Amino acid sequence: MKCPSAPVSRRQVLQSLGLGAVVLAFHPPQAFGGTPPSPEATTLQPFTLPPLGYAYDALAPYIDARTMEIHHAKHHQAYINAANKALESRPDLRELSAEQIIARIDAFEEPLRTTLRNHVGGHLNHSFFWKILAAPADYSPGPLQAAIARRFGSFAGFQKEFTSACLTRFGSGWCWLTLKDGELDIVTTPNQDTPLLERAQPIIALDLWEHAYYLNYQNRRSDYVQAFWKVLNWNTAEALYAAGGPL
Ligand code: MN3
Repeated sequence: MKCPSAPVSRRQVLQSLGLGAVVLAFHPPQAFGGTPPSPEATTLQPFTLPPLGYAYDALAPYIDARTMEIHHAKHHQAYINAANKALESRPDLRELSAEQIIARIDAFEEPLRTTLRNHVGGHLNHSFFWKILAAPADYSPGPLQAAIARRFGSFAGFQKEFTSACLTRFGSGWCWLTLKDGELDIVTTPNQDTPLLERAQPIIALDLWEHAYYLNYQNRRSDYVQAFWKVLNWNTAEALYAAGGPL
């Protein structure tokens, strides 16, 4: 990433990374009475599929092109379609972004609440996931890596704990490195639940649904988790931490 010559705001940095909406959703204005967060166009209704930002085969052989294409164009699109359909008959909710819907999820009645939790959650989670992946690249450890070492004893300790969390999440879900109140944590969520539901900021995410790895790895989730370290975009993770972490 190009080094700015003048100080830039946290918001500018995040927007330059296409992460503004995801992070700003962590700090919603009080009861949405103030200035609303600035979502990305793809998280405004009707929701649309964000571009990956890289080719489907960019992560091969760690994540194969066919898996990426189906995951992005079919699975992610399906969450978007279901969320849009659920909201079709609710013009009163038309102005809410995906981030705002998740932030106020408890206010919705069932069965709409569960539908939005699953499908708007799926849209936000996958939008985040594409940004935290990248073709293997040079990376210089930064403050996030130092904070990880402090929190988990060492980087190897962090990897071990993250991997263990991935392998013990039963069924479908996600594994996250999150930041909340200045503290890094490894958490898993079921289904398409997002840490934003708990007001925690995602820093790293790994999709643990079988659709994310089954074509290449079949039942070998541990091999998929090992491969993840090769395609994790540490520059994005560092930027998220720098923006949302303690200074
Ligand atoms: Mn998925």
